[in-house]
Amino acid sequence: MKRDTENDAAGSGGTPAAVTVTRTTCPYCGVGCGVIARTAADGSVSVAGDPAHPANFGRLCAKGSALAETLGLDDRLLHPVIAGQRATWDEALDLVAERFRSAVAEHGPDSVAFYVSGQLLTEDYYLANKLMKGFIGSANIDTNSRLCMASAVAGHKRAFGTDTVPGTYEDLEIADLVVLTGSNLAWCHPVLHQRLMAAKAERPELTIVVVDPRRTATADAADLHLAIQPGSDVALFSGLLAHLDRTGAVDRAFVAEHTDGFEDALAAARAIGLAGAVAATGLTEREISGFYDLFARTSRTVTVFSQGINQAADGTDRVNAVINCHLATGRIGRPGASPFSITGQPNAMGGREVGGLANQLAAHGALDDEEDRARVQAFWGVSHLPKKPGLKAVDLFTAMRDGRIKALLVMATNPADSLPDADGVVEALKACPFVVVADVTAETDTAAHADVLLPAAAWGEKNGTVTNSERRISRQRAFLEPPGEARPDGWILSEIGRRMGYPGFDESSPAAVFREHAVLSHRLNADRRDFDLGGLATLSDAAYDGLEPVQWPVRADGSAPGGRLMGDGRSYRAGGRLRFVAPATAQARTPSGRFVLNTGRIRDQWHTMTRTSKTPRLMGHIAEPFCQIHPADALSLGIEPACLVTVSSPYGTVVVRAQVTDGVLPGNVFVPMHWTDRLTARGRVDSVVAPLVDPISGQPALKGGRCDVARFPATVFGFAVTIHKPAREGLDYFALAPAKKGFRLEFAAVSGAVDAEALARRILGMSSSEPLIAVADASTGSHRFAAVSHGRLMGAVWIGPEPVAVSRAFAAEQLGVGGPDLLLAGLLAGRPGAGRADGGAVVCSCFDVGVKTIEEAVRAGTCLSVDEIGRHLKAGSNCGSCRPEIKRILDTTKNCLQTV
Ligand SMILES: Nc1nc2c(c(=O)[nH]1)N[C@H]1C(S)=C(S)[C@@H](COP(=O)(O)OP(=O)(O)OC[C@H]3O[C@@H](n4cnc5c(=O)[nH]c(N)nc54)[C@H](O)[C@@H]3O)O[C@H]1N2
Ligand SMILES: Nc1nc2c(c(=O)[nH]1)N[C@H]1C(S)=C(S)[C@@H](COP(=O)(O)OP(=O)(O)OC[C@H]3O[C@@H](n4cnc5c(=O)[nH]c(N)nc54)[C@H](O)[C@@H]3O)O[C@H]1N2
Ligand code: SF4
Ligand SMILES: [Mo]
Repeated sequence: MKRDTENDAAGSGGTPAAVTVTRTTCPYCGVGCGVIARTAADGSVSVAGDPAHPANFGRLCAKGSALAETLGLDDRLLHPVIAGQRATWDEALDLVAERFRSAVAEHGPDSVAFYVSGQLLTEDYYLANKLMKGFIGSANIDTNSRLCMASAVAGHKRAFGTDTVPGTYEDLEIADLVVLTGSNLAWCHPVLHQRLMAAKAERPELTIVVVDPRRTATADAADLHLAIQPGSDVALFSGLLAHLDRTGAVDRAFVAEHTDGFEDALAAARAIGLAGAVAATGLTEREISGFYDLFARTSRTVTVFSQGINQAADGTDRVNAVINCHLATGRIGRPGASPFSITGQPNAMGGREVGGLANQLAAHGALDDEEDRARVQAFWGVSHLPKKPGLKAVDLFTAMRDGRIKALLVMATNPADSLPDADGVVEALKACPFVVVADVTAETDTAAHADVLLPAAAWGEKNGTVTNSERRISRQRAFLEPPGEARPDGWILSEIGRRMGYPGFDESSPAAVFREHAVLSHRLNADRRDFDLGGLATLSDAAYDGLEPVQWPVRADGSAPGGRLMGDGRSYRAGGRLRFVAPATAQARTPSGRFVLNTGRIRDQWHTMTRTSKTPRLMGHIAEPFCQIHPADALSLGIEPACLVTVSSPYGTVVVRAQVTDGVLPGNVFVPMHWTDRLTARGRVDSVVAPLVDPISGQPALKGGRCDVARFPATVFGFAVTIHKPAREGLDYFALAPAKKGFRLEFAAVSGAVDAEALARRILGMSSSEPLIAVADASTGSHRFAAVSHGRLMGAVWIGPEPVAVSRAFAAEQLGVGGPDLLLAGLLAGRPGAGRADGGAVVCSCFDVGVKTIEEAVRAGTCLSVDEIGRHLKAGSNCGSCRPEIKRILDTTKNCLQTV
């Protein structure tokens, strides 16, 4: 039993309160950290890292640590909705079953589709795939993993014959060289990054190289940062392969015994060579040679790759260019030596295991493999498994726009924000006659276009398993009752299956579904692939309940599970050989636009922010969408720091804040993927991204597209803090974020003359007769307003012709404050008065420590290292996600001190 009760001596009033302790798994990234959730008798929840979990050994990052703050119900979808009206589950499910059934009857099975997610639990995912491929008889089920892992999957299959991640997390710790390419590990897989940094602290000779066009927090923490031109990875790693060959670093015996295709790959690599790598990457010959020599001489090398590799029109070739270098040196599946595709979502791997992609079957089976099809058909008792792949995500939404999809179920993903050509996706949703969205959040940009909304149970409310990046299966366990009428995704899918009249959906308990999945994996793969859970096929319900994290394969013969794979050079491909792949020479067409548009993640937000934006702590780090642009480009376009810019393409436009920094290369901009129509006026960056895909994997090029950038002609800028949700109508730009006791709002407008007071009142929701303190500064044309009710601050607004200088953190803290603690004068001045600390933008979200506090401590000489800052200010001493940023602040401040 993984649920225990303990007595909490710290319970209120000294009386011990019963606390339920549940061991579960973090629902965010693919590191898959173990979490201990403690639920007190009053229902309050706290979370901590699980010291016994082999992914994190007790650590959690900022997002994981803040999980308990995201469990609030204010924005939850709590009951089914049909056409905007509350409905019963029976009504909603009958309607869904009927509409899917009639579409299939009228237009055939390929007229319906599921679009699901790497955030589903394995059991739920298994049911979705079984329902669509096994019973509806179409392969039109694709998932957001198409945007995420498809190139890695395709690259693995080309090289290994199977979708196998050969290494384990420990390899990063025991390697002598870790190359991170297209991975911002410090922000996106923070706990794994901490494990890496801890290993480096113990063994400083462990060298870390980051290959990324952008100087990220990960690059800051590395020994060497190769700021390559975007899109030059194939050239970089091809040049490396040629270098390995030239310098005798190739493991000839391994290549001869275990691989095919070396000569072709080498010929292609030689054609590129060092000169080609220099030309493509924009690095100097010396920089590249230094890296190549390091790689050549370090046998314990791990190359970690993520979205900077996968999300490209040549993503699969990039994956194979990396793997080629590991095959050539025999560095695969050996201690401290492997290529390592690191997965993004908590269950990206589980989704691959159940075959959630439109070109997969189930249990790593292939749709076009007769033997696989026969075995799965026999197992499910069906006769008409689709023979051809279904529509991949981008094609699926194109087909929908063309009217070819008559009914769609979207589950646990938000395509109106996360797919390229996102405005086109909205058009597709509008064009689809019947859209069902199962989500935990009532209002999302996708849910806005649903005919039926189904309330899903959220993290902490349902049971199942997830698989992390190192093939480790962990239990997610419920510790809360689903609120309202929310039900688990697996239950929803089984009900739809049942109501469509299909057998095979009667037993929907997670344990039973898991057993079924394990049996199938064994039947399909015992003799053919490494994905085999035969040893878990007969787990009792109780054993499933208590399942400890376990790496696959888990064979039925009782052999030790998991571990490294392919270290012996054997693959499951016919003939048992691994394969080199020469990259295709054809280049994808490049759309026009002056800048390369790079997109990706920030430290404290998760994707479309439906959960992480609920906590002021996580919003305190970066509260607004931004565009990083190089100073030279900014100068040439008249873009000053903190002004607003448009980033546009023929597909769409966003308006975001300019962040002028030499952390991006000239000609490149970076915009985060997170902001949506829920929180911004025009912040959905995927509305700008072209729907170009890798021809092999179908993964869209979400990075490396083109765009233009221009100054946004705002004439009015402002900032507001409000107790009640501020009105945003009529604002040409806004970014809304929660604050501890209300909201904060950045805004701007493009209009000639503006009545500042009327605007402030509109934002605050106040009539013209309600009292409002107003201060105007004629010399700067700026205005400040404060609304005080019953002695407490209800809101404040700053408006001016330039971006307004206000200490955001300080202003937000004053909300709801009354009496002598309300610093009204300081507030109207935009900063605390003398003697009052202004922490500045939050760096450490765990302890709420701002940049100014850190700078001050460095200047005062009290803290001269990251550890000292941790000891004195606590910053960086809990989850550690902010340590690279603290180091940068420390270095910059120290430099300033030295130069004055
Ligand atoms: N905080 C946070 N963590 C997350 C997530 C989140 O939303 N927020 N999401 C999770 C998910 S689903 C995923 S998939 C992972 C993604 O994790 P990552 O892949 O690490 O994250 P990204 O920011 O998408 O992109 C990584 C880097 O690729 C770089 N890049 C862009 N173009 C190129 C190129 O041509 N070559 C190379 N070598 N690099 C390039 C970008 O500059 C960026 O720094 O993160 C997971 N973790
Ligand atoms: N430009 C650009 N675009 C990108 C990327 C990029 O780097 N750049 N990255 C891509 C990648 S790698 C990914 S993974 C995608 C992610 O993109 P999405 O999957 O669209 O993003 P999320 O915000 O994670 O969406 C999850 C949805 O499921 C809901 N949800 C949460 N828990 C549950 C649950 O238990 N059940 C159900 N039914 N719903 C739930 C949430 O409220 C939310 O609406 O974005 C992709 N898009
Ligand atoms: S690294 Fe952070 S987000 Fe990822 S699983 Fe661990 S705690 Fe969750
Ligand atoms: Mo992802």
